[in-house]
Amino acid sequence: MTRLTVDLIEDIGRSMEKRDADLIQKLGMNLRDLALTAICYDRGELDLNNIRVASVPVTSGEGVITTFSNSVCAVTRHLGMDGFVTVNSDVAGFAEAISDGADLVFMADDDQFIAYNVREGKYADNTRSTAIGYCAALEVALGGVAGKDVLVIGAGRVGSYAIKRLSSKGANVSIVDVDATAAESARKRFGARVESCPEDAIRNATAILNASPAIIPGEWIAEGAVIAAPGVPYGFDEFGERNARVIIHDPLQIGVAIMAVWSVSYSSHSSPMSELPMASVEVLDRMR
Ligand code: PYL
Repeated sequence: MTRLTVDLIEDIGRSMEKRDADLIQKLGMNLRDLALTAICYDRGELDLNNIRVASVPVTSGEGVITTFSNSVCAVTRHLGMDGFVTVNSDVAGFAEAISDGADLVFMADDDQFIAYNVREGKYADNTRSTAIGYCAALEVALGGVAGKDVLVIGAGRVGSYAIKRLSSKGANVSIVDVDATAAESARKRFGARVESCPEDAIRNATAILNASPAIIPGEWIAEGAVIAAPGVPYGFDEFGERNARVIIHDPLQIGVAIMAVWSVSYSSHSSPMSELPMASVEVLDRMR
């Protein structure tokens, strides 16, 4: 997973309305509705107001990313929830969040980023949330993925979960990854096809989910291609943007929005150490 940098996220706090306008123009829905669509909820089904959200800076590993916790709060406030950054970091910050009545606590170290639902003892993680958020964006942009060819670039954690999600929705998924082992593992687990030549695969793709940090040459992008791009950093140049019908990308917002709604829905993790599917049976059924 690529570590975010300040330059990628520093303007999130003041650009949420612009983000919505972009999504409405490309998908016909705003971030809040995309997040609810991703977890198969109707607009009125989840009350996001009066949910108190804390974001706790975590200093482990490479340490705090300036504006990261504030960016998380900007997204949750934009959804209609509360959002505050704790004064303390790490365990003291978590204790502060609980003491200050947080319903949800967002925390990220270098490896894991979760939204912990204090009331339910459940959590939603960024990897799966990002994957289903961008799969939902692709599905909306395509008008459904069943029976359609979709190329997933990058079989890492987000890419693998996206392959699983897209396959479960009936898409014909093919994979490219510079790491042949990762691609082969995804093929074995999800039955997707591995493409041996990334350039040919991308040139022939009409629907792409780019979950890699790779820079994709614009001339490889087919005219009218639909692209959902959770990969960080953003991998497309203006030539690729001109060729594509639509490219959906942001460094953090979509993933955080799905974490927020998923962790308050009836579907998030049943236990902190659960290896069960992210969603409960109830939402898994909805997702089919
Ligand atoms: C969650 C993001 C999405 C892409 N890469 C992931 C990343 O950058 N993870 C590291 C997050 C570190 C946050 C730091 C803080 O400011 O609390 N521990």
